[in-house]
Amino acid sequence: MRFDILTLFPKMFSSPFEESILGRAIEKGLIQIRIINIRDFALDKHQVVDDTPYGGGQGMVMKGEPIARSIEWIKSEDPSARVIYLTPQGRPFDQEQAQALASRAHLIFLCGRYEGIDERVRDLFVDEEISIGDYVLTGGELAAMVVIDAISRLLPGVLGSDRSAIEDSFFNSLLEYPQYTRPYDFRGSLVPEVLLSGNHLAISQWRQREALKRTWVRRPDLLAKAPLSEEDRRILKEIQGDKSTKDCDCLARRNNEG
Ligand code: 4HQ
Repeated sequence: MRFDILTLFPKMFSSPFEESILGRAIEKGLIQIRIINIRDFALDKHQVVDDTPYGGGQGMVMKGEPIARSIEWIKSEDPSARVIYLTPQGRPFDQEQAQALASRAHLIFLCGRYEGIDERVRDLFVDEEISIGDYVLTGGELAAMVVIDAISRLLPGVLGSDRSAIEDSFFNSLLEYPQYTRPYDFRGSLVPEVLLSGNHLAISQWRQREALKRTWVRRPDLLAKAPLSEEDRRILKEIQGDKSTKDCDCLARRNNEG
């Protein structure tokens, strides 16, 4: 999988892609990331990449020509590359979209700064617009990193080999069950007994119940999309009927008090 990133701030991308899992994925040749400075495609002597907005108003707008030329340069070697612009006006990014993008061979991420890019670049060159959430960043760079990270971990070989099967199917549609590691007694708080029982069936049943409970308490909206079994629905009814459910989730309690 090839990722090209068009940015005015190439240095922002150095360490996030050098560390840990993504760094190893690059070393193994599973992903290739190219950082391209849009400024290198400016035509004038001073390599100007922004200008004031027509109609007035605050801030600066990224000029069309340097962006257009950088995209055309990439497309001249691969016309099939897909151009993604990061913006709060885009489609809200989710796991389903990460999976869809993971099946493509070559993505170009266009990172805007200032008040954004000239609208005509969007019309002529952008295939898809993605938002990573309803808040305003200083630029599209961090958003591009988020999207690339979410896509990369889905590619074969990037995580452990047995992870991919777990990734698809319904495991994605619920929140994760709680995790514990040693010591057994952490400041007086103990690990649930079932996890020490060695009873694999009981453990997986407990985890599924905790995932359902946590999803119901924190993100009930996710349950509408989740492919639940008959057994899941039975457990969910039990959880929903239990008055103590909302108290058992420590963080949900803290969030609601705030
Ligand atoms: N920006 N999701 C403004 C974002 C953003 C987001 C990127 C800030 C584009 C011009 N991008 N620039 N949220 O806030 O993707």
